[in-house]
Amino acid sequence: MRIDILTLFPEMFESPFGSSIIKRAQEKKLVKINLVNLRDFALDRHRQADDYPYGGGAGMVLKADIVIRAIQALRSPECKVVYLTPQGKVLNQALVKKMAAWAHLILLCGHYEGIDERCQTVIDEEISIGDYVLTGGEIPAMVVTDAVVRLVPGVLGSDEAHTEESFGSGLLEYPQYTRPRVVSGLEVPPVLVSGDHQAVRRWRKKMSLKRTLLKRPDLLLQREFDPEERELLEEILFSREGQDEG
Ligand code: 4FV
Repeated sequence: MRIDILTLFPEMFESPFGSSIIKRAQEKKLVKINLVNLRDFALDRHRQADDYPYGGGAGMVLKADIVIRAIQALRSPECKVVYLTPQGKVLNQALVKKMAAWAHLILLCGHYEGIDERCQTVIDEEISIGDYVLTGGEIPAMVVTDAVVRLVPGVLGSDEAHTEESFGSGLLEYPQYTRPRVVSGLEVPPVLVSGDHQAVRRWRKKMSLKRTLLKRPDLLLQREFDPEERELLEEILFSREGQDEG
C-alpha cells in the first residue's frame, strides 16, 4: 500500500511513524509512506503556499494552484485523494476497512482556515476524525494512517490480531486480564483460568455484549444478532448476574 501525505509540516510525522507498528510496516515494505511538503510545489521564490482569503476575514487559506499541482504530480490511476476536514464523513472502523483496500491513498492536510474551494476538483473523499476543530489536518492524517496501516495484511503479527477487537464485530471488546492472578484483592474471573475454551469464548462474547449495552447502546441498534448472542442478551437483561461477571 502507498500513502502520500501532503502537508506544510512533514516533520510532525517523524516520531509517530518512526516507532512501533507503523515503523515496522514500512521496514517490512508492507506500506510505503511518503511525506510530501506542499511548499515544494510553490513556484515563487518565497515558496508561499497560503494567502489571504478573498472577501477578507481572519486567517490564511491554502492556495489551490499549489494543491492541484501537487496532487497531479502524485496521483496514479488507482489512487484516492482524501482531504481531512471537519466537513467530512466521520471516520469509523467500516470506513477504515474500506480505505485499507485501496492501493494508493493521498492524504491532504489542511491548515489555518482551510483550502481554496477549487481544490475540490482533485479531491475524491472528505473525512473527519470527529466534530471538533484542530489546528491542522496533520494529526487526523496520522489517525487515518495508523487505523488503515494496521489492517494491511502482515502488519499486525499473530499476537496483535485485529479480529476480536472493538468495532471488529460491531461490539466493544471484552475485558482483558493478565498476571498476576490477584491485584488489590481482585481475582481474575475463574472462567479465564478454567482451560475451558468454549466457556471462555462464550464469557467474552457476553462481556462484549454487556459492555456495548452499557457504554455504546447505539452500536447495538445497527446490528444483527446470532442465536447465541440473543440468548446471551436475554441472560444479561433478565437474570441476576454474579460479580465475577466482570
Ligand atoms: C479536522 C477534523 C480538523 C480545521 C481547520 C484544520 C482543522 C484547519 N480534520 N477532522 N476534526 N481540521 O479539525 O479532520 O485547517
